Formats: sequence, structure tokens, C-alpha cells
Amino acid sequence: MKAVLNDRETQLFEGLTRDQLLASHRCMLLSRKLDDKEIMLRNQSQIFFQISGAGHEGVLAAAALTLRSGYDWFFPYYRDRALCLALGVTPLEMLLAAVGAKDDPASGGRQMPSHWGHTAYNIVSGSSPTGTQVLQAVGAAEASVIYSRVQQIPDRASRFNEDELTYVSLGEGATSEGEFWEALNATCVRQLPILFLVEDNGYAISVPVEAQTAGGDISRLVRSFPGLHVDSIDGTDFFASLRAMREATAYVRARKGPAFVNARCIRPYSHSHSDDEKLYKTKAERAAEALRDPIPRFTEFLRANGLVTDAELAAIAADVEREVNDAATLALAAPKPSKSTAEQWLYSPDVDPTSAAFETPAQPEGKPDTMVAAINHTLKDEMARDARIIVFGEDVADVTRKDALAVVPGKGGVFKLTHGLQRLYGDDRVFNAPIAEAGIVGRAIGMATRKLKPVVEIQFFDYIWPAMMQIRDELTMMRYRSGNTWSAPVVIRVPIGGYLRGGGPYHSQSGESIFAHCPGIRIAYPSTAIDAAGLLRTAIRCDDPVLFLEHKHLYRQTYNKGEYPGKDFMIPFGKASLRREGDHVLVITWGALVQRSIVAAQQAEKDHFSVAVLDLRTIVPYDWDAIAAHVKRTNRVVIAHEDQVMCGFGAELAARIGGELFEHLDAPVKRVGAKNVPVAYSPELEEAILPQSSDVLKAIRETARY
Ligand SMILES: Cc1ncc(C[n+]2csc(CCOP(=O)(O)OP(=O)(O)O)c2C)c(N)n1
Repeated sequence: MKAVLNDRETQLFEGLTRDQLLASHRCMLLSRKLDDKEIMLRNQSQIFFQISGAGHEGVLAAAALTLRSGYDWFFPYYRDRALCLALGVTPLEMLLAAVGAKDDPASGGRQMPSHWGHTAYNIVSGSSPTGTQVLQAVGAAEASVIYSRVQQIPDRASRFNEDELTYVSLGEGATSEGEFWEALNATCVRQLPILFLVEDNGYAISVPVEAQTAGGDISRLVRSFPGLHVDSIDGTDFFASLRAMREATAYVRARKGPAFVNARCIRPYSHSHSDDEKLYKTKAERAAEALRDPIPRFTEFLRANGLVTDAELAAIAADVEREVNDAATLALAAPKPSKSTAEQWLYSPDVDPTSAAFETPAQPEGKPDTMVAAINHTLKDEMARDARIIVFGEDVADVTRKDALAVVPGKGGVFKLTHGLQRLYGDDRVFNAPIAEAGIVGRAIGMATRKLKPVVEIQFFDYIWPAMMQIRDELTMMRYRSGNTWSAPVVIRVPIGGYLRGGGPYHSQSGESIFAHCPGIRIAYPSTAIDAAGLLRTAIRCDDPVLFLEHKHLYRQTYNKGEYPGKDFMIPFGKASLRREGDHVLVITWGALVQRSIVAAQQAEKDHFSVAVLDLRTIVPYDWDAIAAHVKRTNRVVIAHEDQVMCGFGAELAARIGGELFEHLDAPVKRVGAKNVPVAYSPELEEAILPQSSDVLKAIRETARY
């Protein structure tokens, strides 16, 4: 058998050598046999979950020939076993994930198998929510563009390749997710170098494509997106797939725009080990699918064209069998993570924002100014220091149409926090995003995995909810779920809170406790201009995701103004500030309730109650040492926050104080917060709903007199 084909055959076989064709065959077979092995191990309860790539091997083996491991960027979904094998992930590494081993390179035993991740090959850690990876891929592709354009990034040349692309794959079911459409829109708005591969196996668990996608073919729906190269192919046909993927990748690499390929596959092994497709697919349908199985199809092609003998096929199969069995033997014997490591890798093990390194002295300059000025100034200084900082969100740019910049003052955010940043640092680093909050956070995650430093804005806390999936399931978990191999240290700045007289239910919300319930994110909540500057700088310079809550009502007050504390001033996270000394009652508070508590404390003085006010400044982590020290001194505690009392963060503090400091208490812990209703528009109602100084005063008196 000859190693290289003649001209006629070269044309016929798409220019691939016999060795390449046999390697693709082996890759497909290896993928299938690994699935078979995992299914067997699952039936023996030696692994705990199985989801197969069976039926998808054809398009993936073909795609692998057009993609470059460790050069392009990859956001594969769980059926991409064949692709990941071709990129370099070994059968042993895959099985280490299946057994939940300590040395599983994708997650160190944190994630289910087939949730790929490998830093050596630029395979970014993937998760289980259908479709979240698509927005992150957009961010990764934006990183390509940013690295290619922002000359000030010192090591940018080592961080991208001129013609690299970002590959992202998903099932046809996942295209129903809003995040998919947000991603496609953002991609086409910016004409990013992305290749979307939809692996359409006709079903999303039990739901067939016609009930999932209008008209039953996603490629028809996306054809009107400007600049998008669209193709639709039989993904069980290796050569049709290869042609389509070559065309698509060439289009993207030439920077003509993004590409989209819909590849129709089959899914012969049901959705996962816990599904049985016989419950909803007829025998006839399953038989018809079996005829399209890409592995027998490709094997038959090789045999029919005299490229391989039966004996050679048998030898390949035996070799694959041996490789899979050897890998399984090693994986089953591999050490599991020790129980003592269960809490490892929630945060960066290298950069500790609670440490003394983040306690730097203020060097005040200028006149006392507002929190808006302090945050704006900090952003300007930090962006000058680090060209990897990227600011985007809704309305954050000065202008989108650059010509206008010379003749208009610029918007710079609905609250003006980002005003002038675009003018200073250009529109590659400061730009507007479509109104798509999941998109803002998801794209930021993708950028952060490529070591940019996104500092994004969600316009109002009330509208953070579309991003909740990206925050809760992606941002906060990236480091943990990848065993510290990937991280997403994004800063999300969010105007929050009420007391606006007329903010109504959708411009007044609080809700920090909801995010405090998401392990893996830090939460800062400054109440003064100086704290805002110091905490924002810590947020930006630390290596963890940070939710930076900026109270709208505190933006422009006079009582919390301060002199700008200088371009290196930082406040460590988890260090409360005692705003007022006092011996009888301790008020623990943050945000807009700090000033209200100070006023209440001043009034309580008239009753001869000496009241201390402790401003937590950060919610995660919170300063337990300071709380404990002051509780031991005052023995009486009021917790005052703007958020509803019901499940507010005060509940956590009260429970812990009750549990750990019970013997130091002379009165029950009292909580002050909003009523358990939305914040109503009418100022009278708003006043009744949100906690006022008088409410704090009442609680202080009751606690003091108890
Ligand atoms: C956001 C979200 N909703 C629901 C699920 C549960 N779920 C897991 S896979 C799946 C079907 C996905 O179908 P498709 O995208 O077509 O991919 P396929 O599994 O068919 O390859 C569903 C509903 C999930 N993982 N994430």
C-alpha cells in the first residue's frame, strides 16, 4: 500500500494522505471505544456519569484537520470527544475525568466527564449549562482582536496568532437559548473570528428538532446575519464535513468574518446513560439513523477505495482496544482527590486580596469629591497602568460613532462613571455592548480566560438577572471547576439600590445576599468615595471575580465625599471600617445604611446610648474578626441593611453571631431592612418600604433597653 496517493486520488480524497485518512479513522474509533468503555464502567458503578460523542465522530475528526491545537481557541461541548482526542487530550486523561481522579487535567475531579478543558491545547473549561460557552467564545475571539490592536499590551505578541480562530460547538437544542442569539448578534456586530459548529443530532434529549427550532433547521434561520458564512452539511459524511470545515475556517482565518456550520449527526447511544431513546424514537427511526453511522460509513469508504485491508482494520481496532484498556487500568488505579482539598481553588492561591499587600497608604490629592469622581479617576489610573483592562457595557463609551467624539462631550455611562475613558484609551478598550447582560458577563469571562482584565458594567442591578447563569454557573466556578487551570477574574461594576424617590421596583433593587450565596465571587459594597477608590483598585488588581456594588444614591452625596487617595491606594477585602465609636450597641451595616445608621446613632446619644457603627465595606469576605471583637465589647447588636430582612445578608450574620458569640450577647440580635415587597414608585411607599434612620434608631433603643 502506498503512503501518498496519486493525483487523481488526491483530488478524490480531498488532498489527504492515506496515513491521514487512517489516523482520522482511528480517532473516530478511539472516541467510540472510549464511550463504550465508559458505559461499561458506568454499568459497573466504577464511574458515575456518562455522556457519549457517538454519532458525532465524522464531523469532529474532519474539523480537527482544519483546526490547530494550542493555536486556535476551543469551547467544545460535551459531545466533542473525537475532536478533543485529535487536539491532544489522551484517553487516560479522559478516563481520569470519568473516575473523578485527582490528576484529571480538566477539573481535578470537580466536573463530570466530557466537560473538556486543557490549557496545553487552549481548550477552555466547559460546563453543563447548554449554550453558556458560546458567549465565552465570543469574548475569546474579541481577545484575538484586542491583542492584535492594542499595542500597549507588553506581551501581546505571545498571546495571539494573526490568523487564529475561536471554535465553539453546541447542540441544535442549545441554539434555542437566548445566549446563543446574544452571541451570534455580538459576533456579527463586531465581525469576530469565530467558527460556530452546531452538531445537530436531531434531538435535545427527547425533543426533536422541529419542536426546538422554527422550521427545523437552524442554518436557515441564521442566514440573514451580516457577514456570516453559513453552511449546512451531513455531519456523518467525513468528506462533506471536511470540505465545509475547510471553507469555513479559511473564511474566518482570512478575517472575512465569522462562520457557522450546521452538521447533521446521529445520536445512537441515547442522550446519556440515564436516558433511553426507545421511549420516544421508533424502531424504524433508529434503524434509519444506524445506516448513517459515520464510523461504518468511513470504514466502508476506506475499504471500497482499497485504502485499507480487513487485516489492517482489525489491527487498528485491536490497537485501539488495547489503548483504551490500558488507559482504563491506569485511571481506575489513579488517586482520588483527598477530602481535605474539597474547598481548594475557590479563589486564586497566589493573589490574596485580603492580605497586607493590598493595604497601601492614601496619598490624597485635590479637593474632596464624589464617589462618581473617585471611581472614574480610579478607572482612568488603572487603565493607564494596565493596558489589558477592557471596559464595556451598555452606554459606557463616550460615543460609538467616532466622528462625533471631536464635537460632543460624550456619554460615558448613564451615571457618568466611565466618562472620558474612551477618549483616553480608545475604542478597542472602551466600547458599548448590545443590551444583553448575559452577553456582557459571558464575553468578559471569555476575555479573562485569555488574560485580559475586563471591568464591565451592568447598567442597573435590577437588570443583572439575564447574566445570572453566567455569574452563578460560569464566572464563580471557572477556577474551582477547572482545578485551578482556568480562571475568570472579571470585575462587574453594578449601580445598586434605592432611596431615589421615584426609582420604582426596577431601579431600586438590592440583593447582595443572592450573590453572596454563590461561592467563588468577591463582593465589595463601598459607602464612601475613598473606599470606592481603594476597593475598586483591589478588585481590579486581585485575581478573583468581583461584584463591585455602587450605590446610586451614594454616588453624589456630600457626606461621603473624599479627596482622591492616589493611584496606588488599595483597601484589602474583608476589613471593616469603624465609622463611629460606641460602647452600648453595635450597628453592623454597609452601603446606604451606613449614613442612616450614623444619624440614628447620633440621635441615640440623646438617650445616653453610645452606639458604634461598623461598615463592612465588603460582603464576601466579611470581617468576622471585627464583628466578633465589637460584639464582645458591646454585647448588643443591630444589623442594618437596605435589602429585605427576609433572607437578607443580615440573616447570615445574625445566625453566625448567635451561633458563635451567644455567651457574649445581652440581647437578641436585631435586624433592620426593607419590607418584603418590591420598592414601590410613590415616594411615600418607598419611604415605608426601605429602612430609614428612624427604623435603625428604634432597633437601637429596643436592643439597648432589652
Ligand atoms: C441551561 C440548561 N438547560 C437544561 C439542561 C439539561 N440538558 C442537558 S443536555 C440537554 C439537551 C441538549 O440538547 P442539544 O443542545 O441538542 O445537544 P445534544 O445533547 O442533543 O447533543 C438538556 C435539556 C442544561 N444542561 N442546561
